Amino acid sequence: MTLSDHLATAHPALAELILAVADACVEIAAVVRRGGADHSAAVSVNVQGEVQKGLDVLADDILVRVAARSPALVAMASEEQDDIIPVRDLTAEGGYYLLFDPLDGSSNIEVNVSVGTIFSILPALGAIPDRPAVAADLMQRGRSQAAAGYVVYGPQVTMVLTTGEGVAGFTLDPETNIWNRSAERMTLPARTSEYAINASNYRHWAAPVQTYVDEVLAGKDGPRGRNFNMRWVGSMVADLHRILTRGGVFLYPWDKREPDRAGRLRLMYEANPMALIVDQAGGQAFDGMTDILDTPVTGLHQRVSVMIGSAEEVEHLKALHANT
Ligand code: P6P
Repeated sequence: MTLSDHLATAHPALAELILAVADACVEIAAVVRRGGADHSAAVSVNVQGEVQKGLDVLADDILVRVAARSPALVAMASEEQDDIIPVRDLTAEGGYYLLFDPLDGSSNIEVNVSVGTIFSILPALGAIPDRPAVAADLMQRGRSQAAAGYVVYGPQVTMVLTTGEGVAGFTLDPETNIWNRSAERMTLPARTSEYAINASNYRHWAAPVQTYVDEVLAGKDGPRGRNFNMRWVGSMVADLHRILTRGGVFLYPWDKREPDRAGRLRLMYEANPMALIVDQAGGQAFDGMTDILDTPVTGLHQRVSVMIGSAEEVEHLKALHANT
């Protein structure tokens, strides 16, 4: 079954937008495959104050150009652009907002580690006919998402997608550029013994996260009663794809180096789409205070603390945070 067939039962305008994003990701995959020093050279600095690699900008350009073909698209927001990108006024049939990180994990480009595209689709509920969209229209909580997905540019190019009725996986056929469904329904094991965190930040974490890591490091002689394994790719999409495939928990928590910053990862186009996918697969996503799907939105590029994956581990992290 192809992606297009899989979307036959979705709202036609939503399906058309998702297929446009999928087309953009085919183009991005081709650019990533070419890689090369010329693309990984720094070319500018984005709204986050981060150095943008050539491929970041190229991927952003591709997504903006191709997604805009979708008649239901009212506006877009990108990690790489300060403001929203109004596309067209709301139509009678309704419309959508598309938010994305065009190339997450781009620091891995020059070392040939998998990178990815993450996207979130929100209903254009706030839009008013004949009034161009404004950023506030897109600042909806994660639970409002109509769809969410990511693409991993790795040994295979894989898309994982939810439209609110479970999570499906697709693999791009490099010969035909067709997305073939490789997993009809992906479910996340509730129990896992594998965690993913950048352990070098230990001294900067809040106590509940330090306690969680102390416990898993103690293994079977400690309070968890079993040994754990650790993985850390340094590319959220690659780590989350492994977790969706075999279970696990991913943490990029708040740390005290920048106490006024909730976390490193962005809510609207990284944490929210991943949280919807994981929730739909039976897992959970927590920001240290609430489920990420309910995290209040205060800004288009706001950051959030992220603890996401197998339900038992996230529940345990919630309990550790509740005891502080
Ligand atoms: P660190 C990539 O830059 C990213 O935003 C995520 O994809 C990834 O999980 C994280 O940062 C890696 O962070 O601190 O290990 O370099």
